[in-house]
Amino acid sequence: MLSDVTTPQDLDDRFRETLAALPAAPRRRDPAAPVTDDAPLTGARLLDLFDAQVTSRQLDLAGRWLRSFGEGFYTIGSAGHEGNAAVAAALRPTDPALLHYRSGAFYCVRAAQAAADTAPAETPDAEPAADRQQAADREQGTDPDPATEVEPAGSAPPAGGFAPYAEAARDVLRGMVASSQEPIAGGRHKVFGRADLNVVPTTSTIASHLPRAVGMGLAVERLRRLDSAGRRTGAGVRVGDGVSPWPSDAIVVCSFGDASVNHASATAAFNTAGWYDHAGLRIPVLFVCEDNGLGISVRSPQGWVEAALRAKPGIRYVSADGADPVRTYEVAQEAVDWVRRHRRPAVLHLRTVRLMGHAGADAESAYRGPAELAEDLDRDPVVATARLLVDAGVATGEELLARYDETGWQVRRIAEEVLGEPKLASAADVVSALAPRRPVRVARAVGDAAARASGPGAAARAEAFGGKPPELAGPLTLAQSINAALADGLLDHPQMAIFGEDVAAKGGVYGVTKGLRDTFGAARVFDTLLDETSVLGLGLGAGLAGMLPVPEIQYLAYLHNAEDQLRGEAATMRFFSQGAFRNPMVVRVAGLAYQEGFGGHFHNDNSVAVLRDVPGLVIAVPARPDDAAPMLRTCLASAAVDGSVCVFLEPIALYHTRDLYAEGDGEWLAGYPEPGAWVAGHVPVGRARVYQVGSADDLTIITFGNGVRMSLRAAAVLAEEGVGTRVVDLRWLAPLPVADIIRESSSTGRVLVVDETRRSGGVGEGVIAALVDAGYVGAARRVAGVDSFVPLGPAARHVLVSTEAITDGARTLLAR
Ligand SMILES: Cc1ncc(C[n+]2csc(CCOP(=O)(O)OP(=O)(O)O)c2C)c(N)n1
Repeated sequence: MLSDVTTPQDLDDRFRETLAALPAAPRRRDPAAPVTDDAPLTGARLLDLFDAQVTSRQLDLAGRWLRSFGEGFYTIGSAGHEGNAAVAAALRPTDPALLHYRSGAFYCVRAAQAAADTAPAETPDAEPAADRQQAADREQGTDPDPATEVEPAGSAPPAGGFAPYAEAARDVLRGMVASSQEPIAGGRHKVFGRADLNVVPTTSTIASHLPRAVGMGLAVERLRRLDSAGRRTGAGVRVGDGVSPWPSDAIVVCSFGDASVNHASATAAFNTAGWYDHAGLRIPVLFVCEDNGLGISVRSPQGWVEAALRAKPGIRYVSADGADPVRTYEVAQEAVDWVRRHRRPAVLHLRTVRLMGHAGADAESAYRGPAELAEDLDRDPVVATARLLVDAGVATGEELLARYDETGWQVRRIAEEVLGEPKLASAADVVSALAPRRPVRVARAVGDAAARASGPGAAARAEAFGGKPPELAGPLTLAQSINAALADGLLDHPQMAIFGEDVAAKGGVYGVTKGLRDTFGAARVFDTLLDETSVLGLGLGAGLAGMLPVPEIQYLAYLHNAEDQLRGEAATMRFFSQGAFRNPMVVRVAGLAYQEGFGGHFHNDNSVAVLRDVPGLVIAVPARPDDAAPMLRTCLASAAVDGSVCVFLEPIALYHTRDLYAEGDGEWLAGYPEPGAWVAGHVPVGRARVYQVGSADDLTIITFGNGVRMSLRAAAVLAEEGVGTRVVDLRWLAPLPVADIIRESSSTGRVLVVDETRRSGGVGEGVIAALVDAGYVGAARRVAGVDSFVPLGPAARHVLVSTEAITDGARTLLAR
């Protein structure tokens, strides 16, 4: 009997005792009839759900078993949450789902639904006799009492059992043993996910998938309304070109725990869904809060979750008890239908319990008493389903126990099979799924875009630019060049959308997106609410749905509060899905320092370490207008071709800069290349640009962003002193142009790294490390920003790199 924790043994014993003691119903019920007189589920359907719940339960027990001899690596289970089987049953297998980590039963039902949908259609003759009879009775208004019009007493309940869930069980077990054959993460994570089931893997960061879910909801609706040329069609008319992976009436479902409701990412998602709903936009998302009353050891205060969820503006609230599968199904079905019909968000508050602790190692006794644990056991949802089936006369307790045992055997058999499967065997195996790059295809995509822009798309292009394409507009600034490249991107990528705070009506704080909304319409260039987590979440969802999102983060300093959406969500999706799901995205971020007149840290943030550390992320920093356009084209192509997640970090201080050496010289302006020149001017990811000043033999300056302009000015001063310099503009901070760094450094033997980010954690550390790794033996020095936030006004100069500091640093280096 119970002591102070619920062990797998306790749970199993209790289940057996309870089922064995259930008194058989006086009569058998026809399994094809509603399980109770007004139930929306037949006995057979409920039995199916029971089998899914039992499979999930046996998977939890198997997880503990595998762990006990060191072959299992994951013990967070679904026990107590198996009511979510009924939620899955209310959805379609084509509705994309982002699932809580306690979704074993949901996953089993989803897998079986999908398999049934793809199975050959049954012939009318295959219709069970009982179904045919019942349909005939209904038609004639002679519906008999289902409990009396029955099969002979003692006949077995319908078959089914484990077989429909075997494949799902194998998936889950493969996850537990970190098998490289696991279908979504291939051994990189234990997660519920499979592309053909439309189950999108979620991370272990609670609630971080919710902003993405909202983005997916928005995208599903947008794609219904965009024709293949990217223009809006008549209201609701679907002309789509098959870009969206889901049907046009799909809804998005996302589930999470009760403690997660409080997380900033969750509140952001609820708020964004409500905000759009309030504004009249459609967000077909069903949130499912599985409330077991605990977040590891911390209790949700009594009534808090309901109060919090009911109070979300714009989100319809419904609730059900997960221990009542019939009612759960009924409520879930109503909610699903409502979301599907109205394309509006709703939340299903599903009451659950948590059995066997948070995870295998959790000693619940530290924070829960035996009475409370016993209460949870009394509300075991699988027992509750069994009781309903037995009370209704669909099966006896012994029959259900036999199914439970058979499933248990089958699950362990599969567990034994999969534990011998290969694991990921090398670092190369592990990273193969991270961010594969195919530069030749990217280059070809740029060429194709150029061919379209000068060929079939030429007329539309001329019209979009008002008859004056940017190549005829004379020299452009960095901001103007980005603006023109964005317009070309919108012309070439029908599914591209630009969004963020102030990007549409105002055209961006610095005018970079000016005019784009007017030209391309509010469906493709739109303002969002003021929440960076949601801006990125919309991008994540839109990318997954087949769009090419280009979100803008107004200032680098404000990326940091939303950074998890980039690191935890965007950058991991390919990794944890082996490329089955992708987040093509180009996040434009205005940043870096030297903005005089609008000073202080928050508009002059020079911290990029947090980005450089994200595996697989592409970071572009264009310094000059003639680099910005090709680099943006490359990022868009790379996102489209390889699903790359790109950060396009734009130096604010250079947006409107015109001159380089002297006022009025116009040397920081550049013409915009016509499409015919795009191929020749293509800039691959990870290729630097080199400026040779004087002989270029004495010194190599490696830099980027504002450092390029300052270094070129310093090089001009040094040239007057007879020093020849090569200035290397990295252009890409990730991946670093290592080959270019080494080649250009070796050719002079003296390297000055000019790093406008900080001395600690700054880009310069990476450059120096690349040189050391390559065996560079020459001299090297760094000029970098001080480890400080950037202060207001002229004081900023004390902490930032200056042209003078570069010149001084170069002289010191040359004097060695
Ligand atoms: C952002 C984040 N913080 C902390 C954790 C560690 N953690 C994992 S599960 C969990 C509790 C979640 O509780 P709840 O949302 O109620 O889900 P439950 O486990 O009860 O089903 C915590 C704190 C995490 N995964 N993510």
